[in-house]
Amino acid sequence: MEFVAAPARLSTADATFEHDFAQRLHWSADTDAAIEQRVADILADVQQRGDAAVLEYTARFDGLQAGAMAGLELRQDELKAAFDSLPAEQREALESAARRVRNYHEAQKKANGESWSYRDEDGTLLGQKVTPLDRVGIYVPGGKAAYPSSVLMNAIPAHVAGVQDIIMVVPTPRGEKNALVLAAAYVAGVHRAFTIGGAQAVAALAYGTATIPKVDKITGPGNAYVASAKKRVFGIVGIDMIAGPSEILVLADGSTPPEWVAMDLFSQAEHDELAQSILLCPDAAYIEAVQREIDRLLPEMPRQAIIAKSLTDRGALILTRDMEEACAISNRIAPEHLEVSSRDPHRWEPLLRHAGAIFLGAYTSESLGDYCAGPNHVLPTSGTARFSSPLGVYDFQKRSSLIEVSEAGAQTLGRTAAVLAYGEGLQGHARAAEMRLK
Ligand code: HSO
Ligand code: ZN
Repeated sequence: MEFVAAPARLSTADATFEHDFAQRLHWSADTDAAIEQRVADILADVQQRGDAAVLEYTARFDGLQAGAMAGLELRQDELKAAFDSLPAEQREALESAARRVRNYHEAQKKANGESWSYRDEDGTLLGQKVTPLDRVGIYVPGGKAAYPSSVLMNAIPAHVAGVQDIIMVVPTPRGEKNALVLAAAYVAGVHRAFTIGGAQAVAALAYGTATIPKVDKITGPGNAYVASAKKRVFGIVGIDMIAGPSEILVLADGSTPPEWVAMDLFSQAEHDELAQSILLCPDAAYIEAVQREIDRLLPEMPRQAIIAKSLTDRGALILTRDMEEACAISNRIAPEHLEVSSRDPHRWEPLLRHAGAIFLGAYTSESLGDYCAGPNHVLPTSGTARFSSPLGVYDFQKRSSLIEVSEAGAQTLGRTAAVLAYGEGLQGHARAAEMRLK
């Protein structure tokens, strides 16, 4: 079977550009009513029947039988055994990636994850106290999207935040365990793990069962059932985000070898037929060169069918008038991953405002960020980088305001509060403030 990867060719100089551009970006995340109904039923059932319901769904959907939930728990010695079973090269890679991800998130915690306070002129203390969540659930997809790297990216920031109880769930069809996923859980310091998945696992974490403790927040990607379940339990527990397909946008000035850029476009396209890879470049000859590399390299790729479909259906090579215009278009797209493949990336970086992660310079392939550079690879997709941020230590923390009013402060604040309280018709409030006036 011959596959062809034919990304759309767009040029900002064309009269039809706005129309073609809008069509390329359009992506329907429509929810499927049938899925919604099934998820609602599963959630209600798990809420009522707990472990028994989870066991039944796991047997039915994953072909995994167990007499009791305890039979679906992966014990710590099993996680460690999985780690020990790996070739040295994989053990070292996991540990080295984990170390870098941990260092990065430690720095993040220092920079914006600490408590703070100050005293005003009356000696009143005001501040904010930062505390970790008590218990979080991490959803790890099974099957073709079982990524050990995602275990690290979810569990390590939770650990760095100080979460004491990190519970991982991973669907494990027919009981076939993924040693790398288990080993990653061991390296990342996951506290408990269960071989369950789907809406039933989300429900178990959100409501708690006799065996599975109720968590405070659920993070991690999953299929349509998992996404729907996360949306439904939001409010009972926190959730991180609802991730869409991966995206990469390469902003190129034509100075990077075109084969590097072609492979970077492949690197996200190979995740999913719905993934989106886009090149923005002011040099028409360079765009041709990238397309030639795409054609040359595609047959070598084991996932060429997925890459070809993703690039043809959702990919684009866009000719811009100049780099400034390329930056402006990139901001409109607000991509998950943005590579600035330029000899002068710092010239363009100040113009780039919306992106989940920005990769500067020709040597910074997005794939390094996926595994081991240090920053998190759980990033806002589908344009949500306009208003949201990478998964981080802050997602596993919460903040409490701290107020300690001094005697002097009670006098000045008391008068202001009483006036406003009477204005709202709330006498109890006013008098509580006034009682403390001298
Ligand atoms: N690029 C993916 C993360 C990933 N890549 C995992 C490889 N493994 C979403 O940002
Ligand atoms: Zn990736």
